[in-house]
Amino acid sequence: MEPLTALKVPAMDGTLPLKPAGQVPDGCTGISSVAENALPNEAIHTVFHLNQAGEVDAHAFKTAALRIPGIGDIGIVPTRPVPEALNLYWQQYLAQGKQASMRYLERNQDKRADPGLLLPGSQSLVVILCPYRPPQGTRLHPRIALYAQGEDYHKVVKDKLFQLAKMLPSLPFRAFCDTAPLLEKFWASQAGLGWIGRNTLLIHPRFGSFCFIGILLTANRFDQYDTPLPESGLRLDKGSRLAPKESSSPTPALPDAEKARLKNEAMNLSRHEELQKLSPHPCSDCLKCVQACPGQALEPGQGLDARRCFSFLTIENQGERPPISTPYWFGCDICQSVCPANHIPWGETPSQKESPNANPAPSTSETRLSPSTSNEASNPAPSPFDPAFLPLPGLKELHPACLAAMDEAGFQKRFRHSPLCRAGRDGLLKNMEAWQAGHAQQVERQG
Ligand code: B12
Ligand code: SF4
Ligand code: SF4
Repeated sequence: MEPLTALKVPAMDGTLPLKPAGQVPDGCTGISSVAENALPNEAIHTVFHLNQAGEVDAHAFKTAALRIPGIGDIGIVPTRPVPEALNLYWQQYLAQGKQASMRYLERNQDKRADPGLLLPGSQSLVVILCPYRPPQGTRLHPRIALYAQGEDYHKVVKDKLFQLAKMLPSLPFRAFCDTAPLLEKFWASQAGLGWIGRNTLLIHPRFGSFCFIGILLTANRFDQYDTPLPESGLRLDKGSRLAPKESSSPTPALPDAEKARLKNEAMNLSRHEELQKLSPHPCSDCLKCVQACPGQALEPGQGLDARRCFSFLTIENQGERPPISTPYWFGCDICQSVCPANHIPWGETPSQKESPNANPAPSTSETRLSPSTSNEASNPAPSPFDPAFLPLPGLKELHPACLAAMDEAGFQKRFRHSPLCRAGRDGLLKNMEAWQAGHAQQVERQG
């Protein structure tokens, strides 16, 4: 879903003017910045003190960030190249053609391997997770993947990143969600926000995988950085919750001999021990997503083959569709809905030990939906769910007869703020035809 073609998203890059220094408390030699001009009715009065080394107080910043409604968790890592093992994996992925027709995945390999190239002078990657699974009881469109039921997440998530940028001293930054050559799931795992599961998605210990990832690349340095979550514990197949056993350490640099060995190993894609060390998956011996995938697109240890993935075929594919054998007209949620990580309600076991930074889960659907303010006293726990991700009213009109009667302009009018614009009216109609063909085939086989 990398390039944004149909939707206009405001540029979120640049620098913001630094406010005159506020009160500098004892022990701080640096500047304070007071962020203003946040979203309407959102007054963020946060003062960040730089220490003597010119670093932002990471704990204070993350605490303030979690007061922004819709941010479920946050982690920060220093800007650095991705480990060689991952680069090699990536090269192999492309060589095997698993990117299907997503040509944008072939471009900008240098930037993907080194996010520092996306922003000269960049020091840190601030990674946020925005949960998008609506509260239980919400009426959903049964044929549209969850991520596409609400407003366009690119804009919603980038708005939050922009708010974060305003809270930092004025240095260059760039805000990304989905549209840049950046391995977002990998960086989220390095920032301690979860693990990459066999469905290839980032799984947060509390919010599961129904979360968007946003990344703020900034020239600010922080006094503390996060590390990956410990390997042990989640055991999703056994239905138990995370129980970290040991603390983790940052990714080690690899010597040349080790790189050569890894290159050989990467040629044999059935082995992923090195990647496992970087970002262990929580799946243990569970294979639910692999077995449930209708396109056999998931191969254990070998990632996802987009050529066989119905998410690709219904969202990105510009050509003809094969018959669709999923419940969905747009996107696909099967490998997420079967995952035990997504069967844990947010309200359950919100132990702070599990993920030290995460926002506490809301206890009722009312609190999830009520608009939050950043006033700590009146609302100590802002909702990690942004109501922007609730199903759009226009979805009611999304069925074949209605869509056929709509012209492209009418479609754009209703869905211009929705991820559905990526396929457009014609693309969706093609999907619906392919879905009918797929279901006719199934009926035939069963009969
Ligand atoms: C291209 C793309 C797609 C493609 C390909 C998906 C894929 N898995 O590669 C298609 C169109 C199929 C797709 C589908 C979906 N996408 Co998409 N997509 C992207 C995009 C733009 C790039 C991903 C990419 O680089 N893929 C290429 C392959 C090589 O890399 P990878 O799978 O990311 O990672 C591999 C390596 O990094 C390596 N690796 C790294 N660490 C480790 C650790 C271990 C142990 C191992 C073995 C391997 C390993 O193996 C990984 C697994 O294959 C990202 C945004 C971004 N810029 O990152 C969003 C993104 C991944 N998509 C997202 C979403 C929501 C979806 C869908 C759920 C939408 C839907 N409902 O239909 C589906 C999910 C399908 C699935 N199971 O992945 C979210 C996922 C959020 C999350 N919680 O993880 C992202 C991050 C966008 C965002 N900003 O929120 N997507
Ligand atoms: S086809 Fe569906 S279940 Fe299979 S990998 Fe793609 S999104 Fe997941
Ligand atoms: S369904 Fe099982 S194997 Fe797949 S990601 Fe979830 S825990 Fe891992």
